[in-house]
Amino acid sequence: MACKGGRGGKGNAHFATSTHQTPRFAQPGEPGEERRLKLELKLLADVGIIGFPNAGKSTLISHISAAKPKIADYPFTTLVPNLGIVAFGDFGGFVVADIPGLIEGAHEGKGLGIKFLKHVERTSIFIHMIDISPFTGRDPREDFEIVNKELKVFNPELAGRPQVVALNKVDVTEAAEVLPELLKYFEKLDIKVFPISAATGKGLQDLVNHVGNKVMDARAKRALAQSE
Ligand SMILES: Nc1nc2c(ncn2[C@@H]2O[C@H](COP(=O)(O)OP(=O)(O)OP(=O)(O)O)[C@@H](O)[C@H]2O)c(=O)[nH]1
Ligand SMILES: [Mg+2]
Repeated sequence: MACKGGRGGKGNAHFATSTHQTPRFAQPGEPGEERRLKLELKLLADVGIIGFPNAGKSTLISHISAAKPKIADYPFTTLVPNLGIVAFGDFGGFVVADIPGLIEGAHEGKGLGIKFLKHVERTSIFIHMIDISPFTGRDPREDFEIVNKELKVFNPELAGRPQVVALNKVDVTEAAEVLPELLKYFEKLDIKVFPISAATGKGLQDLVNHVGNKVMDARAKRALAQSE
């Protein structure tokens, strides 16, 4: 209980009986306690989807869960985090959070800034989503580094969190062409990569299986640590 109510204050409904159904009187009440509280909402998700605006994060969550976020061809479509539950294994599955896109300078408040990152502080793994179509006009490798740099400045521990990379929009012809060199790049960094098309569903099952298994491992480890 945050605040105790005042004594008394029963309303007229309280005094109704079968023979006196609409009593006109009510009991005055004493004032209750008052307090000013600031509440901070943190969503609890197992998996965070991070990446540049327009990378396809909301499209992904809409395909792997029942979440119905707004999807559109412009940056910063997602203004607040969306949660979705992904069916996986025998125990109900895991929770994924789609958060608003990050851009260079997010830690200085650019774009929507980093204010949503606190929601992913407790996730056990990130899906780092990268748009590899030529329409971005950017280098996918640079996008990857920029987002990681922003994470690091916000909270170095977040930057060390396990990540898998989802190279999105492989359905676009030019994207498929640059795929081999990108796969090599991430292999060198020893980062697990999934070429996907969030729009057509290609590659999503492999991604979900991998991430789901990681979440289950992390849960088992936490349970073990708690029981010790
Ligand atoms: N061709 C292609 N387009 C895609 C794919 N995934 C997403 N898109 C398109 O990319 C645009 C952005 O998708 P969103 O899912 O809204 O992207 P987001 O990462 O949630 O963007 P923000 O909320 O702005 O950060 C939309 O027009 C999608 O239809 C894909 O696999 N292939
Ligand atoms: Mg979005």
